[in-house]
Amino acid sequence: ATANIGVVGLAVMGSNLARNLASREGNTVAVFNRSRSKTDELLATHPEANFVSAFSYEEFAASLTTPRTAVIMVKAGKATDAVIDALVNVFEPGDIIVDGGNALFTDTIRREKAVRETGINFVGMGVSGGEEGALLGPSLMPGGSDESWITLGPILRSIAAVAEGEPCVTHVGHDGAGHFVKMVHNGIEYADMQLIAEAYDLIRRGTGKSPAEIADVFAEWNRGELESYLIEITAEVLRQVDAATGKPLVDVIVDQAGAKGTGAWTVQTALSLGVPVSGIAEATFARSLSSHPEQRAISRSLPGAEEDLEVEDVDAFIEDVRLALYASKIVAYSQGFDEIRAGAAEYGWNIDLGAIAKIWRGGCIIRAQFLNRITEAYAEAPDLAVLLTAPYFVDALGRAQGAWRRIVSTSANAGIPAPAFSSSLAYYDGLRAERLPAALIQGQRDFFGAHTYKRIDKDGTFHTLWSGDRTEIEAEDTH
Ligand code: NBP
Repeated sequence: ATANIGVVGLAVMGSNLARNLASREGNTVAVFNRSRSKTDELLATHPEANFVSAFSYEEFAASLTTPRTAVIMVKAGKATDAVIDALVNVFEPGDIIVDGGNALFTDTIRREKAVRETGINFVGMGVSGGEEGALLGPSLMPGGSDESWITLGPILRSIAAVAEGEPCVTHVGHDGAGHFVKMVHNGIEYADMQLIAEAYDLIRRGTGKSPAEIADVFAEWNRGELESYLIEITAEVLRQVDAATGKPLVDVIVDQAGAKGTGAWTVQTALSLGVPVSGIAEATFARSLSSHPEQRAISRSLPGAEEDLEVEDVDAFIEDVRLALYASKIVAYSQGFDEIRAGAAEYGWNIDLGAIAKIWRGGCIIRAQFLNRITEAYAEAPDLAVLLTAPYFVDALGRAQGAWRRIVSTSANAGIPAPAFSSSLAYYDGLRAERLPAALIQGQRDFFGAHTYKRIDKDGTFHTLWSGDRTEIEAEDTH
């Protein structure tokens, strides 16, 4: 046995991660794929890499020094279970199996529990950054036991992206914590992308600028507080011209957004936890709406706004859009971190929220300057209940809120959908509200279902005898 680490699954992610591992001093990487062709191809195209190929699970286990450490990079779901079962058969207690696929965190919790019973360690690890990240340095979100982290930590630190001198990896928490955090990362990514898309749409429809001109706007934004990978690539996409037609590429791409499901998981989980991730939800639903051409076709004749969007001061309008985007982005991240906090409480994970913001600064899709502000916020107040109440964000929202309100009302008046901008603003105003109409909802619930209510002026639980003489009685708390 000569390999200190192994990779199972050599499609694009696995082969790039194996190459990344092999490129680090001291690593010999055992590689195995269910069908032989991918292994042969990887070895043929990268003869320079320090690989040991295996063509069966037995050979793979035999090629690894103990304790064995293997990263699985296969299609999430049944394939992952099949590989885990096969590895458990050939591994020994003390060995470490890492699942780097996009697993649902509840699957990871289940798998960790089952594998732990064999004495083998199981680590669910979120990997972000796509193919390029896997090769050059991803953002890594490992869960699993403290014991596994002792062995894995140095290896993962050596292959992760580096942001401001620090590797983008931390031990997120036990069992499914890593995949949970990766899921929320993807949810935030959905919101970020939708907000950028709404900003583009408003600028295009409000100013008549061409995609290439709007690319310049985004490139400019990328030099300020919005600096991020997604803003940067937005400029690149908008500048791209279609070779076949000579039109901007964005005008020939079908306007139906796809999704692989992690945004939906983030929202479903948030619903179960009772966390209002409304910006992420709107972004996810906006993709769904776009992907129903038949519904959109029959809805095209619905009455619209009386007035078109007419912008007098183009520069001022663009600055308003920028501020609306920034404010809504703060909301999306605040909601995402709220979900991580709630998930940690529910599943008993000890997650350092500031450290999560740090490891997202490099390698991953939502990498951004802005994440430093989140780390600072949690450094100052680790138990901060609402991220956007940190002083830096209060100040930023104070600067942005006028523009944010103008943009939301302008888009509504002009009949331009800006679901993520407007729902983020509604969330912000909901949080701020001295009193919410939830009091009325409690009254309605008590009326039709005797669900009871609390009073602002005394302790206890109350019910009004709605179908009787409408006097109030003290009641058992039934909700
Ligand atoms: P795919 O998700 O396309 O999976 C293909 C791999 O799964 C192949 O190696 C295939 O082996 C293997 N596999 C399957 Br399918 N069923 C198997 C089974 N029963 N036993 C053993 N192996 C099996 O690969 P990918 O796009 O490289 O992604 C790998 C993982 O990384 C996924 O979980 C994905 O969600 C995650 N991820 C992807 C990205 C990204 O940007 N693409 C980013 C982050 C995470 P075969 O060659 O024999 O068919």
